[in-house]
Amino acid sequence: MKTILGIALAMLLGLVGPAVAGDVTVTKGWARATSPNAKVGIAFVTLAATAADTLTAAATPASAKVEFHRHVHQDGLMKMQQQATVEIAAGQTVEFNPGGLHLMLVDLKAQLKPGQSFPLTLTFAGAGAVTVTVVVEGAGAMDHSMPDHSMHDQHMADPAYKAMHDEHMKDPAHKAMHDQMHGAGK
Ligand SMILES: [Cu+2]
Repeated sequence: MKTILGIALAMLLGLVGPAVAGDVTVTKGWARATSPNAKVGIAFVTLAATAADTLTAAATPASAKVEFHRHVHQDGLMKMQQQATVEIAAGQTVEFNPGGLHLMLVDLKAQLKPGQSFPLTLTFAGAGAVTVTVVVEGAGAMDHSMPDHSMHDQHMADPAYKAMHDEHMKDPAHKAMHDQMHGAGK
């Protein structure tokens, strides 16, 4: 609790910026607000590296475990798939986002409320450990516990996701599959 308050104070004073370890810079740590009984949360960061590296682990006091997940289209459904590591190429920026790669906070210790923040420690094979501040955002709070497409409408309330979705829809093959899944026009 002391850590969370300390970081809230640091943010107030404008002391929270990019977190850097070796060749890796971590920015834009944010998480979705959750409902009171949610067992999982979802968080995002942006990684940049000047030398190739591999994100091998993540941990936070906010949850028992942190997993790397990706949304994938598989057999005509959008599913979440766990992956063991996240690769970053030299010079690449990897942006976690609601429609793609995300950090799944498994077994949340408490509800994530808008305006709160918590530390998240990312461990890289080369750069080592780096701790970033994750800020809980209020808009588009959703229950992420259902790994199917029923949260589509909630997803669509998110401007970043909607932009990605609209981009997807430019592909006729994808659009056909999508219309089949949700009905045309969604
Ligand atoms: Cu997930």
